[in-house]
Amino acid sequence: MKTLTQKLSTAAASVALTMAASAASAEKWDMPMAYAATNFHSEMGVVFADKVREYTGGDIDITVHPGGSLFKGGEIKRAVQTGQAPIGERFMSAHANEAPLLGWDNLPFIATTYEENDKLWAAAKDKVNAQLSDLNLVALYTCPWPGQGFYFKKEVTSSKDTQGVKFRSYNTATATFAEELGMIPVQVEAAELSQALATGVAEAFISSGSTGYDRKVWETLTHYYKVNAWLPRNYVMVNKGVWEGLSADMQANVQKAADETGSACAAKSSELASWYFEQLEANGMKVEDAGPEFLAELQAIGTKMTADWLATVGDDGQAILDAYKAN
Ligand code: PCA
Repeated sequence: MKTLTQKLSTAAASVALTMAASAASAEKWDMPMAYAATNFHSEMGVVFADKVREYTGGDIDITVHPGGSLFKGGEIKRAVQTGQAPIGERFMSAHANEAPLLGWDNLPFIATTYEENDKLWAAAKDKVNAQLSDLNLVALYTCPWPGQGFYFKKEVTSSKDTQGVKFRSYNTATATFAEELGMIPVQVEAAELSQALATGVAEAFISSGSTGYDRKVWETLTHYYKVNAWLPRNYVMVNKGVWEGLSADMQANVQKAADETGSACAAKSSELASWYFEQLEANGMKVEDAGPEFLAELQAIGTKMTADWLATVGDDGQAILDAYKAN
């Protein structure tokens, strides 16, 4: 008969063997992400990878590649669609040029708080997922950026101050916004933003305090106008074929990790929102609410942009907004 110590060591050996076997058969997933390693979205990507490792017993081993280091931001969706990377993260409304519905979170002044943004996501989710499925993608979790406002290198009180300004846009909607304000849009990834500002390729942009902080934009810019125009989302997507190749159990384990990370990421975003403004101010920037004249112009442009989005997307877009307003 075995002693307790012998039994325990047999058990330990079998656990070790199981772990070795699962490590040998573990799926290794590279996960490209677009934003800085120290940005909360990327940090949450690492939390997600850790949770997936834990909940799948090591069967799926995700390595996060932040800052566009494996694929640049603009290449990540295609890489995941085509299976070059099984999983990745990207700014959802960057895909609105190809699939306008994905601009649901980029409608000015429709959902301007975290709570409203959650409601809007609840209204949009099924249609967004159907659209992503057509693109061979499955969304695992989404996470909002803080509210969007304008960065400039001078005081701006209305569109008379924005004429001819070179404006870094991050999707088609922000390019339209810039044009409506008489600015000249140029699309630049966040990873290349500091350089674009330093070389004069861009001299203004719209974003959250988060990206201004990550890119140390106080080195070139002076003013941030809080507008809270929208809270756009990043999402972690997986290749549909890869996802469908997982057992139901495995899918449930990964989804549990994703649900938990999505909630934690949104909470982190909200917690950091005003801290970012403090950092901009501590580094010499003037952070203030947009003045009434500028704000009224932005709101008028926003109304037009929402109408254009509805005209482009059609019934599905209207259904999202109706469901949002009904709640
Ligand atoms: N930062 C990202 C997207 C939205 C945001 O707040 C960026 O500027 O690229």
